[in-house]
Amino acid sequence: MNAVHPAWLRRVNDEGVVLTRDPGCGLGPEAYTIARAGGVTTVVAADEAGLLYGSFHALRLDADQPASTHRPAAARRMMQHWDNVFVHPVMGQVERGYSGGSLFWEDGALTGDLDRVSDYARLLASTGINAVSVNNVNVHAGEARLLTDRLGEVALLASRFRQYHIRVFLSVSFAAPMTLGGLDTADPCDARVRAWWATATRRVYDVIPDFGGYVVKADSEGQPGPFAYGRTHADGANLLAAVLAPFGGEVYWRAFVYNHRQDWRDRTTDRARAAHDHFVPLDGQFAANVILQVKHGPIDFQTREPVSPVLLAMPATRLAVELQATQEYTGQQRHVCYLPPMWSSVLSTVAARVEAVVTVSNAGEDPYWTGHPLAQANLYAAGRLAWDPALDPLELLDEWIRLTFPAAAAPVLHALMDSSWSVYEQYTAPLGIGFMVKPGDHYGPDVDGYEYSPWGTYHFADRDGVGVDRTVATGTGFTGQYPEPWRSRYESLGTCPDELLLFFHHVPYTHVLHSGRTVIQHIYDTHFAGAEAVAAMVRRWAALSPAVVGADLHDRVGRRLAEQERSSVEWRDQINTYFFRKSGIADAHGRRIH
Ligand code: GCW
Repeated sequence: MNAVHPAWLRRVNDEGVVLTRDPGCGLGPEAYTIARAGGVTTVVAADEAGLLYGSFHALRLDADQPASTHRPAAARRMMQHWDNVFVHPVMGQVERGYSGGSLFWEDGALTGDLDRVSDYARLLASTGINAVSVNNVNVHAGEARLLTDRLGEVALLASRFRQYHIRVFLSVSFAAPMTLGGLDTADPCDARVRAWWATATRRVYDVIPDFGGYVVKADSEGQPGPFAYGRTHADGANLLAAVLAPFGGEVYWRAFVYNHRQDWRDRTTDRARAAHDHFVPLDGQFAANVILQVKHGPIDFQTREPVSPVLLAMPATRLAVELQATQEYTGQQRHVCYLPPMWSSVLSTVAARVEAVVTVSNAGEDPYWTGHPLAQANLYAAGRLAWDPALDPLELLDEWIRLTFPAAAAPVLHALMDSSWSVYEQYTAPLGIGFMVKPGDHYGPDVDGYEYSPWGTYHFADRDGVGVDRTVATGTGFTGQYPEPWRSRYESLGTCPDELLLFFHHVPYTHVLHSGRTVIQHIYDTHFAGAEAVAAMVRRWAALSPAVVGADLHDRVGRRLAEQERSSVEWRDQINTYFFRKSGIADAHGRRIH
């Protein structure tokens, strides 16, 4: 089971790297010591995994270095795929996928290109990833069968990932005992249900002895779960944990549980509160091999959110933080949006509290892996930050550029990408309010698109002001879910950071930010500035000779930048016009608003 693919060993050996496996070296699992002297790199590790990571590190070295030891901050570093086996009528082959088809599934069948899966495994291992889930958390009828009659296909994928020390996980449906097993219930406390899961799980391990475990989205956006039986999420998770435990498997149980059928008229229900309300009372009740997987923010992967208070509130529960590399709400890989500055700020708060970092992958069968070639940097950095959350996101950007492109392209790429997240934020929904995207595909502006919907994502703009009052004093009480110092910082207008103001407070358009500008003037200024910044990106890229990066890549990026420019102007004009019409307050600089 432990056979690591010899190909990478040969490759690094050819490049002057001496690998030594020394079980007595005192290093823990996956750790390694690396040094380079006189152009020869030496790597020492106790196990093969350490040698694997050390040899990828060797490829990143470009100068002699004294010995240093490296070990992962998070034990589990997982890429999760929202890939469907069958093309879904609405969501397609990959839900929220912007990189072509799936790397694993093709129109109902296993991919015919398993070598590409091996390439992907190598790519992930080079960043430090050690787990992957191969199907969507929304488990439709066909996908559910991966657990039973289509296990052989999962085993084939696992055989490719194993060579790079990556364990395979499956997303499973909580209703599987009914839909696959023919039982009349999926009640986690029913003995027949337990027996069904135990048998199914034993069969999985018969075929895939190093299988990682299950990922579960339960009672969330229509997926089945324990609530139907009056059971808690601890009951549900622990059922699966019990059947996985004998084999060393784990359950990644998602905390993304909220009412997606709420009444927009009801101002007491606050989606931001939901995960904390559901899960914090269960702290201490989860089995030892349950990892509660929490989205990094309380809503849903918006451009700017505070850290989820769940990650600060469950000391007796094993936690994973969930990041989203697929750019569902951040430009869908048509816009350049380098996300690691956001992820680093999340990880700086939660890294010590989580033992797993999970990222929703942005990779697909596209020849550049990620649709937008520059979105590869997000995939790369997600793995590197899971390994070491203290890495500087801009140094990581330069590392990726250096490993990917000729030096002549580096200044242009750096300039295009380093502040691209802030630029995206500037021309889209302002000051942490979120959404304002088109319902359904989530691309492009539609300010009121979700305002009267059941999804719980509102901005409450009227003629006087905008924002969600989530304070304890006068609002939904969400700020009270935070421990100090966050609770007071977010509760008070005097200390709430500008960039999150409208997430926490409803304020008049004339409210003066810490920056000294009014809210309305901030909206106008940032939207003009954001669209201008994109226009500058377009010019910079056009000035780079296609020969430096290759004509095809230059053309691909150029076309996507043109779409980003078009879209940024649309965002600018819709947001500015919307707020001008609501507020009646003119732009201080007299720029054109429609
Ligand atoms: O952001 C939402 C997406 C859904 C996704 C869901 C989730 C897989 O729009 O497509 O479903 O999050 O995270 O479960």
